[in-house]
Amino acid sequence: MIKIPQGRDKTLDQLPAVAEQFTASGRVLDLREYGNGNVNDTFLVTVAGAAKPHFILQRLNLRVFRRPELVMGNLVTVSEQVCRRLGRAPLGADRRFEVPRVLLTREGRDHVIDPGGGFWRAISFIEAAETFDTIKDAGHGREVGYALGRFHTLLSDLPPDRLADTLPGFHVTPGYLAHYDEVLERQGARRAPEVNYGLAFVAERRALASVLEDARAQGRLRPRPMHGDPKVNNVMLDTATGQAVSMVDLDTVKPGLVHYDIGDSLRSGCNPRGEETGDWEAVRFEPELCRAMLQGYLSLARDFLTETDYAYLYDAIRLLTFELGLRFFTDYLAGNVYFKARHPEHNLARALVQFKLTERVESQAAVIRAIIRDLK
Ligand code: GN1
Ligand code: MG
Repeated sequence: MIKIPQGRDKTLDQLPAVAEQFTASGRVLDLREYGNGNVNDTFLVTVAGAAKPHFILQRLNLRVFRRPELVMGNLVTVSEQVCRRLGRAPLGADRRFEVPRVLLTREGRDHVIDPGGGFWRAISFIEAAETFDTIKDAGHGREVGYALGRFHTLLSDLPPDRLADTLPGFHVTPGYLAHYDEVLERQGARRAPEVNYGLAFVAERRALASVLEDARAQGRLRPRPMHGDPKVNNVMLDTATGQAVSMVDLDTVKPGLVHYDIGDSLRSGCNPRGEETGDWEAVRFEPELCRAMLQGYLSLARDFLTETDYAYLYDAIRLLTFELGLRFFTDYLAGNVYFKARHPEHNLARALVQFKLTERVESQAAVIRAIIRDLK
């Protein structure tokens, strides 16, 4: 008998039955929570007697992904594109790279709806690989950068309009700011010192919010396929060699700016304490990790970045860090309706980490710009 993880959550009662539908034999040996996503619920399933012993089962958060069928369509488009490109130009014997594939049920469907309306889908598991929440050293940083560069390169000839817009407004910072204003108006201000710090922090940076959207509107930056959520723990590294072998969590793949990805990847990777640290005042942005990650990224992406693209890289790092802080802060003020929170102040704590990180980016602007210039 399979033990259901998180026994208190009644909505997970269907989990074993759902998992079985994605197996040929129906024999699920083990089911366990996997990773620590802030939006979907993710499980690792172990199957008896199958050629592939594991797969990933996920319940999509339908408050965030309102058109799950479009998410599934994008997943198929991306994995087919990656297979086609790697089939045409294999990476060579010393590298593997793959992305998760959509798995079907015994009836040939790409998802299962449980009696409570939950939307479940399965994807392949990348074997013999692991993820980390933070970057250990420069070598790891280069591999994380390489993974994003590889991902962008593999999608570089996919017309962005082949991907559905599954999350309208995702990474459009002025939209998050407008939402923040609405929430504040509804909730009124609060008095805790951390909240006041956040309010002042946002107030001082309102003008920054539109830097990438303005460039996009002026035609200086153009939409391309993007990952959308390239944080450190979405890069899988080979357990034996430490080489990056996959970018996972493809639900946010859609047309966007590669700057969103580059900024998000660096804000995640250059924060050695990680985004969940409780010690927000000690958060720092590590320029040497920034150099390593960009080296890895540019070893592949140098060719498709334009002069103008380079000109906005620093802004992207600063903006995406600020944006995530703003998103967490707004969600805290709104009562934790978007990001899963383990306690009522969790999203406030996460926001403070990103705000502090933004300050560290700003105070090291000259150093970061010099690194970008060196590596160009
Ligand atoms: C969310 O669910 P997860 O952890 O993969 C969020 C990202 C944030 C990230 C911060 C769809 O990703 O944008 O950067 O949390 N995903 C969505 O940890 O909003
Ligand atoms: Mg994600």
